Amino acid sequence: MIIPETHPRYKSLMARDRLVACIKAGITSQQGLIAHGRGEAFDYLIGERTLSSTRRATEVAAAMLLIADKPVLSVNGNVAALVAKEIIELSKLLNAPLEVNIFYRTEARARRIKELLENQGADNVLGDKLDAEIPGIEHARAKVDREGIYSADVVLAPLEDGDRCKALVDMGKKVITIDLNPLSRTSKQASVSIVDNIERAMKNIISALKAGSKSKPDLAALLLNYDNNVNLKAVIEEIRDRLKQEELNVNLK
Ligand code: PTJ
Repeated sequence: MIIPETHPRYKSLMARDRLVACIKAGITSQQGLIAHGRGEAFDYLIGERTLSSTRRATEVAAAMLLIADKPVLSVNGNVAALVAKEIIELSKLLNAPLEVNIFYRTEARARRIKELLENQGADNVLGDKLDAEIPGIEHARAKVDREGIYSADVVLAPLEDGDRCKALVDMGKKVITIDLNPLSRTSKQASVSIVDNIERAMKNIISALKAGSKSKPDLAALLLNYDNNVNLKAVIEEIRDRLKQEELNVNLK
């Protein structure tokens, strides 16, 4: 079915189509659709826009990536379907490797994600040499590249699971997540949680990096003054205020 650009939910329907196409191509897991549906529900509550508290988290994330010694960007099946182009651009801007790291791991799917990234221009994709293990996780995501996620100081891990996020933080790493659910274990465990749709979040991180006018000490100060729990509270307050407004609108009819 061809979706007209004038359809009020055009963007959202196109994202669904990309995920379905990537499931058919063996890139995204079937469970990825369910995860996306949960994300969509939160995006609806947020109002499908970037909250002001999220803008702050995004700026902090960009600063953290900029001053990292060894940043690594983790890619799963949903990330590959929705923002391959943007995550490749980010990896080039930062001169940081991408690492394919998936929860519902099959070797075939990991290989196809790597191929998709390389076909779109990525030149440093890790993830087939699983020669190190993150302590404290029992599922497939524990296995990583020693030169990649294992030895990174900052990991961007969008649409992550809570266990691995905590395990990475326990290893002393800074973890930046992108997750529309501010209540998820991942959002609560991360060093910086970007509560936003991954498509908007990636564009905003890239813009913040390109704008990058701040000096290193200013970037470091931005990080020092940031508390992820305080920011998550602000996100929840913004959502609550929006729902209150919606409630008033319903009452007026
Ligand atoms: O490719 P794999 O095997 O690594 O699997 C990837 C998924 C996403 C299926 C896997 O990591 C998974 O099951 O994730 P969870 O535990 O369901 O968590 C995904 C989180 O991402 C949820 O909290 C969703 O609300 C959120 N989310 C889903 N879609 C988006 C999103 N956040 C931002 N943007 C989205 N488009």
